[in-house]
Amino acid sequence: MRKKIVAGNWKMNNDINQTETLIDELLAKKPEFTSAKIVIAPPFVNLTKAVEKTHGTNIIVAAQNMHQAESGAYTGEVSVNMLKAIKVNTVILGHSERRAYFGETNELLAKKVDTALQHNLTVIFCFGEELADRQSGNHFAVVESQLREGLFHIAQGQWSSVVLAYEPVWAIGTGETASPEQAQEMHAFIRNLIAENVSTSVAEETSILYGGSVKPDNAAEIFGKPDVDGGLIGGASLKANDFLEIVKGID
Ligand code: G2H
Repeated sequence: MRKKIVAGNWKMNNDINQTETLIDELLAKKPEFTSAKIVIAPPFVNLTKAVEKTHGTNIIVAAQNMHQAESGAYTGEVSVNMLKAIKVNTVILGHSERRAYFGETNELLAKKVDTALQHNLTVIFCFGEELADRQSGNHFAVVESQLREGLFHIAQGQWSSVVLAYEPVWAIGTGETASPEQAQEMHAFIRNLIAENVSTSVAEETSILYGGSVKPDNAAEIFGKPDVDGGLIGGASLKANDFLEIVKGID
């Protein structure tokens, strides 16, 4: 059975006090049972606090990024061992905002993926086409090249530490959501790509999340599609009630 995952990508939101408050609310209100793994990804400076507050709960804390090098003269960056030392064992890589605003290429992401996996982190690997790609019918080709160039080089045994997050750029923070059918179509394409290039069992076992303006009122329908195994949630993860409503959409 594939893992179902609902991950909140807080992006550059919430200071330390807001982090505490939001986690307190999540812990107080989260359902007794959910089949989803719940992940939150606060900014770096709040990770220690988030780990401390979620200790012993079923909420997993992830980082939003990390550097590909082990250490060194990379001013402003954070390494894999720094994350591990504070018990952060999951990292989001390749988010479209990192690609668009910080010049992260597939080639660079391949290195980040390698570093993270070598250190036994779980990688939530993000990718997705831009509006122009979809309008020109290139969306499958773009997604395929992002996966081939950034991820498909890993060893078969490393796939158990990888979660995919398909996030069409035109649906991120725009209020535009891919229809459940568009999400399913792409997720099935991705799963088939893994089956052809890795193995059918890896394809069956890899969780593929959808991201892009997921909200309480559209989550259940999107998550109901057979190849959608959960979501990466941005804006709606900043309010406990909305995020937990979305988590309920999994069950
Ligand atoms: C996509 C998503 C979370 P939002 O970036 O990664 O954000 O739900 O605000 O579109």
